[in-house]
Amino acid sequence: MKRVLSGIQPSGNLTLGNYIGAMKNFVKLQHDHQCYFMVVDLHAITVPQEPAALHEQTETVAALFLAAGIDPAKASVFLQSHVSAHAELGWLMTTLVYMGELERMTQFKDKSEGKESVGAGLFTYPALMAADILLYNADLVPVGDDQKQHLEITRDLAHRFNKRFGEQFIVPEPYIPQVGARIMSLDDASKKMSKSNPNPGSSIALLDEPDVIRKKISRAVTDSGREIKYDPANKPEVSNLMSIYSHCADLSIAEIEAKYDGLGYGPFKKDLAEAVVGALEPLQQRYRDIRSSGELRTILRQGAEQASVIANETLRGVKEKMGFVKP
Ligand code: AQP
Repeated sequence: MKRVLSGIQPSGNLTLGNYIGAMKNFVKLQHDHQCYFMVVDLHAITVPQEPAALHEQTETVAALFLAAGIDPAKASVFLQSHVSAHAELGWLMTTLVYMGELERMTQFKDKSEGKESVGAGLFTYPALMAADILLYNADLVPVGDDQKQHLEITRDLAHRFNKRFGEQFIVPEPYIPQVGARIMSLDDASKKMSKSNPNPGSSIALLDEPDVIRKKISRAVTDSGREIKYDPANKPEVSNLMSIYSHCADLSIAEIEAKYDGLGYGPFKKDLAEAVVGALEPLQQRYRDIRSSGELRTILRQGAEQASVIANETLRGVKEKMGFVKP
């Protein structure tokens, strides 16, 4: 059975972008793949996090994984910091990656832009991400389009290690949705929807109340025309809303274009809001049930135990090949 690994940072309130770009595929892949899904808390601290907020946000993201439909009987769900092999292989990968490769990363450029002091961890982030994936010898990595560049580095590092030290790693492939690989901000379609954007109106959070969702969609920026047409180059705002609609209502882009032919933005936005509310309501109910059940810690502990078996075995192989003395 092919292996799948992916993670999400507890760096804010998860958005529809995270759901459509990544989590929906987590749920899909768990049925016929051996899956490892983790909350990447070690990645989240590459930008400053307030400890109490990090703690709460980490549990929220883990509960949202389950609420979205990940079944702990089918997939291992765990916290990155509970499997220490991530930090250890992360360091080994840091010694293999080149400065020039890291300097090209757009995420580093975006997140460090205009900041006076930037932690070195933000720069070396792709080395830790490579470790995350390679520890499990994952064949597939379900991610949104923004993570493609980091995945390329992972592939390069897998090749580099195998060539220098002997065959160890599978070279992983990205698994990216055809529609919705990059959901854009509601207030600016040139930027991706992001959980750490300080403007709450820029994104729809998975735990937003129905009325908040309605308000955010009614205020979402559109062009001055009225045609519902999928044309990302000339109508990026409407095309983005159509991608969201397509996922939440399970309609193709062509079906949406036909449904709103000649109707204008008003009815489209109204129906879109109800489609999003309808798609998120069951997830929100399951989230509340999971939080009140008290089962989360047990599920995460079991997930970490399962993950550690594979991760420690890989780490042992890597260290042996690199020449470290066995304890
Ligand atoms: N706008 C998006 N459209 C589609 N997919 C997206 N993802 C993120 N934003 C979008 C996918 O969600 C997963 C989680 O990513 P992450 O938490 O590791 O960090 P990120 O990619 O940097 O996502 P955010 O929401 O923008 O987080 P912050 O604001 O903390 O940086 C990934 O698979 C990502 O592709």
